[in-house]
Amino acid sequence: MNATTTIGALTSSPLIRRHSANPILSPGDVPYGPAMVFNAGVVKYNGKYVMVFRNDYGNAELGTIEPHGTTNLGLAFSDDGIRWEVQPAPCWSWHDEEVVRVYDPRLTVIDGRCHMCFAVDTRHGVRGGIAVTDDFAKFDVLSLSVPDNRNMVLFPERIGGKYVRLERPFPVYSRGGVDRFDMWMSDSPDLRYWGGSKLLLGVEHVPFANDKVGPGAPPVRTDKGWLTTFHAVDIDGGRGKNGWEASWKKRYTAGIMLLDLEDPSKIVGMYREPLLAPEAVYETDGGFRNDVIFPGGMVLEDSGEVKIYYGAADTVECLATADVDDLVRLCLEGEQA
Ligand code: BMA
Repeated sequence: MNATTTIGALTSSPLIRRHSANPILSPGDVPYGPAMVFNAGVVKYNGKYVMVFRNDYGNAELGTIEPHGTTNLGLAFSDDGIRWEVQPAPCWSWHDEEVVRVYDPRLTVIDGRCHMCFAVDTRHGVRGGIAVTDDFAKFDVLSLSVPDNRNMVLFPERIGGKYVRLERPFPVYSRGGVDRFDMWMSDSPDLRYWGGSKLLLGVEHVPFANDKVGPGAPPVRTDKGWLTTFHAVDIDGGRGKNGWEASWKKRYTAGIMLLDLEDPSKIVGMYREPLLAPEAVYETDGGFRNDVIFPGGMVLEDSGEVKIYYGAADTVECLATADVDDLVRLCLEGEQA
């Protein structure tokens, strides 16, 4: 598979259901005027669901976007993971001489404390950051990678005594100057110093990608392994205007795989088709960038229901649900296919 091989039509697994309340968060739900609210991190924390989401600004009718420096992160709480109480002001932004913005938060509770991974655009490249917060008002930054890296997610437990993260560096020089970005993992004794980096999943391993693959939501533990989503991107030179910009040739789908509990660098199984492909109108039409599904939150309920939160069309936040046993089976059957 390479960038010149087009992927064609893709559909979602029948085992996943889009929630009837979708989009569960839209710009109109947020009192301080963003034009897009998307790519949220979601966890259950202290008895509530917590969502940290990305706000971008612009004018949907005119199709204009405000400079990246205006991006900030919003905060919402929920009792059921479906209806959200949006807080009156953004909870975090970062904009100075060096940092342009922080965005695409992912939340993981480790040892009872809420950790947030985020992307950081800086004047010298894109960095991946990790912070910890106890109140969603103050974020202590524990580490920032060198450029270029982003889409970091943390596992909710230490594995073999170490913290583990998934990530997506984006090398350009060595890959012929085109997008060809894969999913990696690293470990750390303290969440500050990272090493032991290994390739986890290459674009060539995913039949529905020809451009890049990267982490989605932080993994959840099941008996059979760490269940985790990823985003998979295909590009088709024949696509043209598909959103606010003059041209948007990419499609983002969500995949699902299972990693070994003791050694998550081993893929136990992967579903060879998308778990979610853009099909609903809020995924395919009227957004800033249509045909984008970007998972960032995954909650495993005691009932066995899995809630998957995803940004749709870089404009709204959505929810889809599935049964955990079905998802595990999809991954394992995919491996035998
Ligand atoms: C990626 C990131 C995401 C975004 C996606 C689609 O590169 O910037 O934040 O959702 O592109 O535009």
